[in-house]
Amino acid sequence: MAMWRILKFAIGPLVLLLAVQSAEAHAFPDHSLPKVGSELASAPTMVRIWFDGDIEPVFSTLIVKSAMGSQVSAGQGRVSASNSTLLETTLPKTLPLGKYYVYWSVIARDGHHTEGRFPFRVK
Ligand SMILES: [Cu+2]
Repeated sequence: MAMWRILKFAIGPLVLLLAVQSAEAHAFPDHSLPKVGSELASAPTMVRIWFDGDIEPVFSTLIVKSAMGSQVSAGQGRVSASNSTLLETTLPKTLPLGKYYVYWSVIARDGHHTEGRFPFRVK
């Protein structure tokens, strides 16, 4: 009886922890700069998205396009060297007024792919 109680308390939380981890291991954006849907008086020079978990540098991309669909950001974007939850890219110094779309695509450490997009506007 005593052994069962010990096992129950030791194993219960462990099983729960594993279940929660596997269900939430996909990476989703936590917050970003510029913020989703934001309207900016001055053009940003970078776009950064912080995720809720580590993402794989080789397969994770961040691309900013104009409303007309032409890419304005540099290359494929990159995972920050100092923060493996931060995806970022640089923008040209003179970004014309208008609406832009940020396209992100990441592979989490569990190998699962997530992607999405959000707009911001420079006015
Ligand atoms: Cu996953």
